[in-house]
Amino acid sequence: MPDATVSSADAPTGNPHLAPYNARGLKGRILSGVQPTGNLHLGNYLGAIRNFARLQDDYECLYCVVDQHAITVPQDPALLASQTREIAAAFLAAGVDGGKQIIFNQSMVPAHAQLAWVFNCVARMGWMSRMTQFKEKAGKDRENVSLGLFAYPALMAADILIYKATHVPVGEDQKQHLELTRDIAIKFNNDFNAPDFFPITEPLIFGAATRVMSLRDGTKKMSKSDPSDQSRINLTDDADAIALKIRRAKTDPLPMPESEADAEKRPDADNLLGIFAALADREKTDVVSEFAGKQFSEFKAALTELAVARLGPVGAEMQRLMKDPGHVDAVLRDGAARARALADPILDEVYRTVGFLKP
Ligand code: AQP
Repeated sequence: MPDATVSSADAPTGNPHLAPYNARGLKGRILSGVQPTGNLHLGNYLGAIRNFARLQDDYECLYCVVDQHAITVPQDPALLASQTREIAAAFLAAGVDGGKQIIFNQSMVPAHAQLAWVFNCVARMGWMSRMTQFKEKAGKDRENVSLGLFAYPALMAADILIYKATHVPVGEDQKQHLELTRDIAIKFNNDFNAPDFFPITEPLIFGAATRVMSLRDGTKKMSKSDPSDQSRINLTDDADAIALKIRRAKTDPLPMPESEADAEKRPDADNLLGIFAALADREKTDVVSEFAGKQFSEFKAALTELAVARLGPVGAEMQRLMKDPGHVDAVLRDGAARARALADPILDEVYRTVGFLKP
């Protein structure tokens, strides 16, 4: 894991929860978010959410349910609310301490959207046009997608920089958006002659499965929006569903790969091996050796047992929390109040820097 480059990320606040991180001997401040777009899956878990809990002893952490990102594509309002609670429940179920760290939903902290407008005016059209996720999501329908879908990476930059976050744990797919965040920070600091105002945020991408692929196609990312439920393991899937999906997961007719180099040429096998290594917290090379030359059926049985053991408790805790929406809402409200206390003074500084008059 990269070491923190601690810069000017301290927000002045009297709230003991929000005391500047470096005064508490921490490595930096983390912001990361997940969209409440349904079907939270193994990729979201291994690429992001599981790491959230693992980082909380070393960093001051803000974990956000990014509901404003979700509406860049149409959402059913009633479903959006319940999915927002579901993501918050997943953070808690994965072990994030909502009392110590900040769990909240984005729309409860207006400073995100306020800073995003400033960043819309800093980011260049050329930069935004190069975002591969926009190209993939818009596809051939570019004229018809929302302006929000195009501008979403500027809001993501605002989510991070409104807290002057130094680190962002994400899956591999978000790397390009993180680079854009850094470009926006550098351009803002230069344009307004405010050296070091925003930190140059580092991605934290680690683990054996930073890009989990679809169970139906090892060349395609596992995704919430994939129409095939068989393509992903949802965090709320029960043991039978997990077993069935792994049994049906696409493989090739050969026995298990003999080496990592062999695995890399076989995307479906490589994906399953990466998932196994990540769930077992082992090196992939180790897992490849253990199953080299064996039948996929044997490997899949072991993978099923492991996945059920690791994901079962998380799914069960999520289901328990979902039955107590009052508790989840209280965590989100409390987190949002603490997040606002951090964000508002930074927005004030931005507004002063840009030249906006105060009310
Ligand atoms: N397949 C993946 N492997 C590893 N990490 C992944 N992440 C997403 N998919 C994978 C990481 O999960 C975090 C939350 O992602 P998100 O909800 O903000 O949106 P996304 O990246 O667009 O995820 P999806 O599942 O593909 O959603 P849809 O289908 O709605 O677009 C991020 O840290 C992401 O890197």
